[in-house]
Amino acid sequence: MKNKAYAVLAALACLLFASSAFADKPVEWQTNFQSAATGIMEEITWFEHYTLWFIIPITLFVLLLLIIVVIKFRESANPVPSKTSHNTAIEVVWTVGPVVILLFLAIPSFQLLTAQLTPPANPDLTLKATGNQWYWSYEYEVGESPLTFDSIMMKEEDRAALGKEDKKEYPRLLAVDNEVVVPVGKTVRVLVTAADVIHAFAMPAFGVKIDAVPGRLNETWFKAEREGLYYGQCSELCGKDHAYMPIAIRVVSQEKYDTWLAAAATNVGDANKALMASIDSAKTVDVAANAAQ
Ligand SMILES: [Cu+2]
Repeated sequence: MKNKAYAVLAALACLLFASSAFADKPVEWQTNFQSAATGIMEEITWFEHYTLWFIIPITLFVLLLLIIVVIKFRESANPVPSKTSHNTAIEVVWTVGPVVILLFLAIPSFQLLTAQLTPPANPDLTLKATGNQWYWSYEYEVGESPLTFDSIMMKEEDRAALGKEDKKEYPRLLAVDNEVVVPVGKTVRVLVTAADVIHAFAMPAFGVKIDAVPGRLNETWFKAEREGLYYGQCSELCGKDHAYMPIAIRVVSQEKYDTWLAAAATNVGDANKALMASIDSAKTVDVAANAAQ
């Protein structure tokens, strides 16, 4: 009984600690997920906390058993060891117990996996992301001719030219020249592939991580619920500059997206600058990013 109470306390402490460190950009010694910007990521965060309710009590229970065995059955206290080799009741318990626990973990886990990999039937926007050594290129399936552009990690010397002096909003190694721009609250289908070697498209705040494989089209989706600027990284070791091919997604209102899309058809760089100016004036920028994988 006492052990159970301690387990619950420990799990509770863990949950409190976990939720206090949420931030929209990386913080020193961050150990938790970034705050969720999609329903899927909310479910992932819930599932991570849920599994702790199993992991922590089991760990404490095993530790307690070890302590009992060490003390009770030490040589001085127990000079003649028992020669018991079978106990049917114990064998049934330690087989059925873990099976039941694994079912409690497997069922929500598979439900979540299915939700992640089953895009809603009618996406509002289809975006193709192609991994290249070492940058991402994007293609928007819109209008007569698709919009395409490359998204390359911003070099420090280009900050001023790109108007990205704010290091909190545009962190070193995460900021790019051209962000992906998507409307808030809309379902975005993402088709992911690669042009050379295997990469992986990952956006932690969206709960998205999927391999980019040459000759193969993987499909995922997200529906961002908050406007902001989100950062992710290539998450499959793909060569010497693997660490330098970040992913940046800017979530904006439908109106801002429409304006951007119209302008991007002629010049992506100018469209981005106009978008940044309209956002800066509204002061709604919310930066999210993750640490290197
Ligand atoms: Cu990579």
